[in-house]
Amino acid sequence: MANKKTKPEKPTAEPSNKKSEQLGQFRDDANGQLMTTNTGTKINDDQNTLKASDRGPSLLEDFIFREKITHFDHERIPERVVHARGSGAHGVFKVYESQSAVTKALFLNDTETETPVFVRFSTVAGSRGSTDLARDVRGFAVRFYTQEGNFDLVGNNIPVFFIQDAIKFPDVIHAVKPEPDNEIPQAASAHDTFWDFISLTPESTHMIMWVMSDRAIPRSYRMMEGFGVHTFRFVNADGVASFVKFHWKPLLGVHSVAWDEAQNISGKDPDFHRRDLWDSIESGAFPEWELGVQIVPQEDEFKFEFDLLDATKIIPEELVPVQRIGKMTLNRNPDNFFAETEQIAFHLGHIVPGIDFTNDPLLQGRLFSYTDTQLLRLGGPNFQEIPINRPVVPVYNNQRDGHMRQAINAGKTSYGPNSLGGNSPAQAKATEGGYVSYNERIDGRKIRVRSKSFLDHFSQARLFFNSQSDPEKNHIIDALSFELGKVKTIAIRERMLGILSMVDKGLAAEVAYALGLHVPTPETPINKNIPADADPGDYESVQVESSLKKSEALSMANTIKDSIQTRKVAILAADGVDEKSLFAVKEAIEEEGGAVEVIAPRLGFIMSQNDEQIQVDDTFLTTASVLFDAVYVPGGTNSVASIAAEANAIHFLNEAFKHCKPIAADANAMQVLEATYFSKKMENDEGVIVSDDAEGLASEFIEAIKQHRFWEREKPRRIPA
Ligand code: HDE
Repeated sequence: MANKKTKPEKPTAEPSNKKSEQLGQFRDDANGQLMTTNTGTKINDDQNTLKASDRGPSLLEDFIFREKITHFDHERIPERVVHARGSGAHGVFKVYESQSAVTKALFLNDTETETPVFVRFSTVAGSRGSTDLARDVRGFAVRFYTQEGNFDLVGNNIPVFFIQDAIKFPDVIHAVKPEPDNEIPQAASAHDTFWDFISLTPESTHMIMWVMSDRAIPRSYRMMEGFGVHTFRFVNADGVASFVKFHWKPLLGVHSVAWDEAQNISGKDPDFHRRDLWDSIESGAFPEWELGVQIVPQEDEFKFEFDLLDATKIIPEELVPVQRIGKMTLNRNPDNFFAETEQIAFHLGHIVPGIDFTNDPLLQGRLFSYTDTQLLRLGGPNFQEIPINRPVVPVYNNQRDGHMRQAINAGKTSYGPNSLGGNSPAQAKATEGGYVSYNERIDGRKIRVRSKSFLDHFSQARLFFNSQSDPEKNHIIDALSFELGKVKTIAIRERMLGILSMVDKGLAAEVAYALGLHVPTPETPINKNIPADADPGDYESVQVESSLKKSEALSMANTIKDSIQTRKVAILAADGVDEKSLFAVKEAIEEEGGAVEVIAPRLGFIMSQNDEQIQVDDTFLTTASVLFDAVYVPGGTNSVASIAAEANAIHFLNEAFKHCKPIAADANAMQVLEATYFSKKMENDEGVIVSDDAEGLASEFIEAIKQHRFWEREKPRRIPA
């Protein structure tokens, strides 16, 4: 495969470099060894319980059975209350140029060091076993194992959030999770309680636009952006602070699937994203992102039309460009899902000198929540001793004991100051790398209030909608029509139409049409998130018109489309295939870093028209078009006749066409295309390539695959009444 990179022979991101030391006597080198109990006694029979005679009752005395079954009974730990479903990978990060002008964080200053990372991608709403392809926000949590301690950038693939204040987090999550009486639906927001909450919470409108867009159904974890969401702070060695927003920009571009496709993938391969991440790392096609930062000098805090502390707002890239400062490469799959991906405990409070927090009330609440949740999930205060959570630097402090303590601290002193232990460990001065919080002046009253600068709920929702291409706008309309169509309570649908009309009247009218409703008047949305004694006027949304009308970076249509690396192409073939027509395209695609699978009516081999054996990867029974990015039908009289007669093959092509994927066929395979429904509608044939010149066809096909999808192929839209 082109651009294939060599897998690192040695793990690069091992928190502790000596695995056997981490494991003590609990070894992972079982090859050729004898089986023991957990206390080291060799086991003679692990197949049969100890019984009183061969057909008699089992005996309580059987310590081998009891130990094995007890351990098994306790294998599960509570899943994450949100982001339960996830997949992780190891990798490295390297900064391009020293960022010492803005931050003293060593890993962002030192261009020589490769910082090990572990990344966990996730969905939010579903349980651990739920489908990867739910319409949902994706978690994008990165741990940097730096020489100054762990830094966790716990972000999402969407740059804003549903709520402005952390106290509302349990509400939005309770609303989106399965309804509590019947636990339906799993991993889906298309139900009454979610939209009930959203329709009464205008601050969520901007986030809703993103979640209803195709960003919420990514093609791959490797093809999505990541965002730190909150405004953070950088602090340099002179103590000068600036505001910073973090971005991850995928080098393969930002791509999504179609909603109908997502629902099908959920049935055909619920592990689609997990498998895709795993397979690409195994094949050496390492996923890569550039770390981007938007820097705002401290003195420009109030220069914007929105509040930098409001997590429902982005800083448009037109106002503050994203500077790409380094690259992250994921190059190693975990050895053990539970030990690493499940037990990693992220926390915004895992921070290093040079990076600091702001007073974003969502961020502040998160600083409490993450440790709290790990205590329950991982069973006590010593979860930082689990290998995946250990920093690469030594830990010294006076914390002791607790459940599952691993460290054996010698000596008498576990307090400071002390004289008996030479006053060790000692505090670190700032010059010795000690973390000193940014010296921010705070002067105010103790109040529960939402800042008035947070009350513009629609201007950026509108900016997002206006920045989309026509197909993207249509997908948002369809997603809202789907979700609200699943809502049973008419009043909730109507309230949402009121909210949508604040974003865009045409959008509201289109969704209203699909729901068979009218946009209600008055259109002013209801905000129920108001304190009991407050004057509603102090909390209601205010109308602000953003001076920026469009932002290029918000549309996936503007993403880079210059590579077919790791795209999956299906070749539909049967006995009698023209091997030249098959291999010309297969080799050209593989040359560019794409992956090809031959799909035939049965497994094993097919024989080409010149009696060449060609291995079959999948059948029409074991796979489906939704698992591929593009389809090719080679020539060969008998192969073409068999494929044309195979209903599942024709369905494969029809579905690929419906999902706007590139389709190519040898001119001698027209019989197959003629059996599809779209051959009659060839006026919408962009991305359908037919040629008798295999090489020319291959290069045209490759260009089409780079485009990812031909969304324009979707039927022309209705004009709203
Ligand atoms: Fe989280 N979030 N969150 N969150 N979050 C958790 O921590 C929480 C928020 C995010 O792969 C929990 O370890 C509160 C925003 C990711 O392990 C919990 C609030 C963003 C992950 C928690 C938020 C995130 C979590 C559950 C409102 C994007 C998965 C399990 C203030 C910037 C990390 C856990 C992983 C996980 C709390 C909002 C991202 C309960 C209270 C905004 C990627 O602590």
